[in-house]
Parts: sequence; structure tokens; C-alpha cells
Amino acid sequence: MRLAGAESVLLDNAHTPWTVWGTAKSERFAGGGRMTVHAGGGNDKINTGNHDDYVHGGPGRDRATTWGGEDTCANIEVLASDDSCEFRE
Ligand SMILES: [Ca+2]
Repeated sequence: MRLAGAESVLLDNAHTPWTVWGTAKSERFAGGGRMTVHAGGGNDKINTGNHDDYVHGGPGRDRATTWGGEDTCANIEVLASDDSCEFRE
């Protein structure tokens, strides 16, 4: 499935792995399944579930909240909690 032009995406299916590519705009991504997020430009907000997720914020001031799993984050400027992003690139 390809979705383009959304500013907020909720991928609330814990059994489906998702790969999301953002745009230059500020967007919000939230998911329950294993997530790979390339947020792109803009000041993005990313919220993942209890899997081993990968989050790349891209340019901008990006905020990540990751729950459970062993999560890897890159180019994230703000972590919602000390538990977020076990690995940082
Ligand atoms: Ca960004």
C-alpha cells in the first residue's frame, strides 16, 4: 500500500511491519507493528510500539517516543523519555 500526502499516520496493527517514508513537511507517525520510519524533513513526531523499531528523523527537530523492544534512532533531537531509543546512530 502506498499513501502520500498525509500529515498524520496511525498504523495501529501490531502484527504488520510498516515502512514509512515522510516528506519535507512536519508529520506525525504512530504505529503498533514493527516500524521503520524515515521521517524526512520537517519537525516530525514519531511514536512506535513494542517491537524492535528503526527511526530516522531526517532534517528538522524531531521527537521520538519508542516503547519496548530494542529501538534504533538516528537524527532524533528530542527523546520523550530515557527509555526511548536503546541504540543511537
Ligand atoms: Ca524530520
